[in-house]
Amino acid sequence: MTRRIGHIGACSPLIMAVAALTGLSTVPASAKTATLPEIFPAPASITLGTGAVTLGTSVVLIAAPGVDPETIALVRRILTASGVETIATAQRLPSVLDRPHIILGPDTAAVVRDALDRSQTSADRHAEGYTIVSMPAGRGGVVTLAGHDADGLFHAAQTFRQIAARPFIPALVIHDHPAMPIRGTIEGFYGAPWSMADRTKHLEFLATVKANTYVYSPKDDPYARARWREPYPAATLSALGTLAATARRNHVDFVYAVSPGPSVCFSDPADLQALEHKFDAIRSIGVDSFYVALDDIEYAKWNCDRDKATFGPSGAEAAGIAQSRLLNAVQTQLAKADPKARPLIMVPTEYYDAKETPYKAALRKYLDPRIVVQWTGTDVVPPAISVPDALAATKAFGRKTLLWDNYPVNDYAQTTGRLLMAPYARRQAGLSGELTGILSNPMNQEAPSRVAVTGVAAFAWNDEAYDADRTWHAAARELAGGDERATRALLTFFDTQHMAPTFGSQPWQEQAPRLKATLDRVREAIAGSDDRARSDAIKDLARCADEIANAPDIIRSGTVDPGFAAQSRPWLDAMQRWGRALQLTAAGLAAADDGNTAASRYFADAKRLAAEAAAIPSIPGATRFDGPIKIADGVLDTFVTDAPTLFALPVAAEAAPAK
Ligand code: 14T
Repeated sequence: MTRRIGHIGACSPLIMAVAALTGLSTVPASAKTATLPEIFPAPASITLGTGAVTLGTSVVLIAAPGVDPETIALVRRILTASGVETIATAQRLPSVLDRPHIILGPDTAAVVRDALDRSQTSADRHAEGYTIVSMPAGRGGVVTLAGHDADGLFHAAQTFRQIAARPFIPALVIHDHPAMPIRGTIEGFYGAPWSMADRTKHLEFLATVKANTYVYSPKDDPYARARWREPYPAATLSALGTLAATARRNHVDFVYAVSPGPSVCFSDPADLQALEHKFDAIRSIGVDSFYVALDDIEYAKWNCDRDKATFGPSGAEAAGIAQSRLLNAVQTQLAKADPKARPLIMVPTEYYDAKETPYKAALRKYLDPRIVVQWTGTDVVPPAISVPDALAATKAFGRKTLLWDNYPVNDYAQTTGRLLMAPYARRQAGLSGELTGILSNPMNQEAPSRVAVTGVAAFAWNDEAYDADRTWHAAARELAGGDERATRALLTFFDTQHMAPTFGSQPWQEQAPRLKATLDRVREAIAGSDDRARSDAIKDLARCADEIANAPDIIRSGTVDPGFAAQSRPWLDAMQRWGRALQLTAAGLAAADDGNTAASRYFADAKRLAAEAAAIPSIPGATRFDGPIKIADGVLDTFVTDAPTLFALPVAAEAAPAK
């Protein structure tokens, strides 16, 4: 049962496959066909049964005693969004079902155990784990969401959101739990920090991808780094408290990081006290997880004479000893202030490799084993991360590490003018055996960052079943509010921002692979001797150019998250112009193919538009570093430049050079 989507998707030969994989087909599934739903992150196990439960307009909700009000509220919102108009409540299952019943609770609650027993299903008993069973019965059926803990039940509700978005819920059993205990983001970049509104939206987003951690560590918050000893202004402190409450409601651990490295005196009791004061103030607004960042500092010289007297001459090994001593004292103090507090997290000064060094040996030997250590891979921005890489880090740091993944961060010189919108890839399945988790360092732009972070969260939840491309498509669909046309427009845009640089000259993700494949085909057809193939390829090119030129308006005015369009504004403006330049280029090639003398004029106009497009600047101060916006650079610009050279251009008789 396939239907041609027509000519949309001309820049992407894969678009039919995308539509099939993501349920984007314009043909609704038959009301009788139950199919396996796609769920992101991929569950540990999911099995289809027979039949389906249709929610209809009236259901009964049975919440076991003690279920978090936010989880109940979420399930109610999901039901309402699925078209349910009446939600009655009850304490237990009746013997005869007259409508769908939704059961919600811990796997230890009698009503939940009873429902699981009836379907002969065991409960997933891992931390943050949950079980979902949907079973048609009578004139309705039962959908049971069983959490192993409160976080697990909340994750169950997030999965339920994806299942309930369909016209009916197939009979199924899901057992699910995360592969890595720590999953989320660290706002750890240089340049304009996110706004409190950005952070609020981000925390709500993290919940939807089952991430559980957000670290507050913007490099440009003066009260967290340059002036770390000074207290926050009351208004900022209170805004951070509001944020922490939002995190709690979303089952996200809000972690506050301080970066004392540039000025700290490790051996001075006054500085230990200053750190504790900092954390006490933050604890008073409802934060109970803490972090000390020691990256990007000079560790080969002391900040005070006292450290020289205490630890001897400065150097990497002495720095490792001094840092361990201070952080161990902080860890002891944290556990005393709050015995249930999560362990301190730190990023060391040597975070960018797993090579054995005197500094790492000191951390391994002296740093309290409870303290969680971050590292970024084999480089600050590595080309890939393998299980052996992580094993080397475990050995070097003396514990399993928490990966600080510098993707999609765009604060370094090589990212000037770019958004990083490629799928999250080149992380080896099996890393969950060697990492305690992954935190992504995102872009200065919050909403565009969600594409990569969706991948990070999905990989950290289930690295073995992770599929980079399908997760990428799902992230686009989510940003597009489920709209098919907007999803395609976003994917076209992402292709123009596909390149991911490293700190070196070799990028780890190539630029615009889809567009390049299309343009390569056009070049090959023009170079060939098949007239029909040549004119067909030029027509395909025109459709591809239309797709690029039209995508920005679709993204700006449709169902796409408005924050995404606002934060991507200069990229969308530049993409529209580049699309027009390519439209004119296609017109020039078509004219040249016809022997039409208008070709040169088209090419000249294309050149002018391309120059305009290439001159569009970033929003001053919004990104570190500012510079011209780049769109499919090295692919699109090259083609527009080369196009006039592909044909021996016809010249009008009167314009022929005089002999
Ligand atoms: F601590 C780290 F894990 C880390 O990555 N630190 C910074 C981070 O704040 C920044 O966002 C990221 C990407 O630019 O890289 C680190 O910052 C650097 C590292 C360098 F080697 C900045 C400049 C460098 F030359």
